[in-house]
Amino acid sequence: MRVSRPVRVLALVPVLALACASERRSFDPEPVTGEFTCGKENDCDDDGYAAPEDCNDQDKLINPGAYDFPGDNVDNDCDGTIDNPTTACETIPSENPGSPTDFARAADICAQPHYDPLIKAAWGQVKGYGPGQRLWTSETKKEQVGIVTSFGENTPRRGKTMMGLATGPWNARDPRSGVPLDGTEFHIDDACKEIPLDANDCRALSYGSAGGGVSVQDWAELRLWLKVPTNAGSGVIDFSFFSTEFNQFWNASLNDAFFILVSSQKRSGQNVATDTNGLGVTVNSGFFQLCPKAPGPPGLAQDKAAGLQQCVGVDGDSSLGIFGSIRGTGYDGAAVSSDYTVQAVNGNKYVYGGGTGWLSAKFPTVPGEELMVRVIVLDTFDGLKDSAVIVDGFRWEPDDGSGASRPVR
Ligand SMILES: [Ca+2]
Ligand SMILES: [Ca+2]
Ligand SMILES: [Ca+2]
Ligand SMILES: [Ca+2]
Repeated sequence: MRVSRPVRVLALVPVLALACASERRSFDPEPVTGEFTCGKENDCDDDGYAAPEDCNDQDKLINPGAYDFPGDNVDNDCDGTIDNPTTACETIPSENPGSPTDFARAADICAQPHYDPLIKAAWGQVKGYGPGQRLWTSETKKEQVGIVTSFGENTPRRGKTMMGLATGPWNARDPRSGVPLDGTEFHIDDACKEIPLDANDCRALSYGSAGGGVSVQDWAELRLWLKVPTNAGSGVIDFSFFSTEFNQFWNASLNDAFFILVSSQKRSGQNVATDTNGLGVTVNSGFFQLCPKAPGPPGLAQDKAAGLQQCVGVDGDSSLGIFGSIRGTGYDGAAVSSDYTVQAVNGNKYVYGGGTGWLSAKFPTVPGEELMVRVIVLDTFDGLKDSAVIVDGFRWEPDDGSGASRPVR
């Protein structure tokens, strides 16, 4: 899927270009055709803005449509102050849980002095056919989402609030016991086709196989339409994923997942929240590390003990750059067990839940383009055993960075 092509920002005020024309030969190789031909519409650096709105008309990465990257000692956005991006902009919702726009602001997608990158925000849904060609729809429900100042021991990356999405009631005390919000009959035959997910992203749901045949439900999605600043090479957002499928369903198929699907000039709906193998975030992804260290609690099911080898403990490990905690989130087993981590199922003991810690997802952008970002957490196979994610700290960066998500720094 592709969003509309970028719209070029027109110069706001025509300005005589004599000064530009006298300077242009040093930086613009195009031939001069007259005294008013310094760039287009008297826009010397061809960035869509003319002086004086453009405070540096010889640098197309500096103008009122740019993002003021911190730390470069440049007033990139021409508001008269160096290095002052607006990095927090939480709003007070008029009613709970808040509008999609309130959620975008909680995650720090902020209006800048001269423009707002947020075009629109909406709740998402998944729709698809099940057995007998019955059409099913799973919509994001109000009870699945929340704007919070903390989640257990986790606090916002920026500002005072962050957004949360869950495949059951948001902030449930015992998310492993959640009931399917879409009902027990819900079934989409081929969710990968309906979302849509490309084959590689679908592998995260089906534990390695690229085929369809995965049903998803209890869908929670914030959908964002953004206009990229004129100087941004990438967008970045931080997230921390939690799941009660750990560790009973570790090393197994049918995994709840977190995706950030980006549609832009450089991507057509692929996931940008990935592990080092390029797979979406699940209990099987390489970053699922907030969990009890091996060997784990006594009596742990033998075949699942190996799943603790990558765990660094329920509170993360800052020396390893793994920040965050499952303590107090509901994903620590506190509701069911005095040792916080163990639940018995059919006589076998499993660690109750776990998480990834804070990760950064980064995706390349084309300056000035419009793109769509889908932030999704979902249940697979059935609506039992819930998962959740907290998302915060959206920002723009100058370089064209991409690749796997990585621990925050
Ligand atoms: Ca400029
Ligand atoms: Ca500035
Ligand atoms: Ca700057
Ligand atoms: Ca925030």
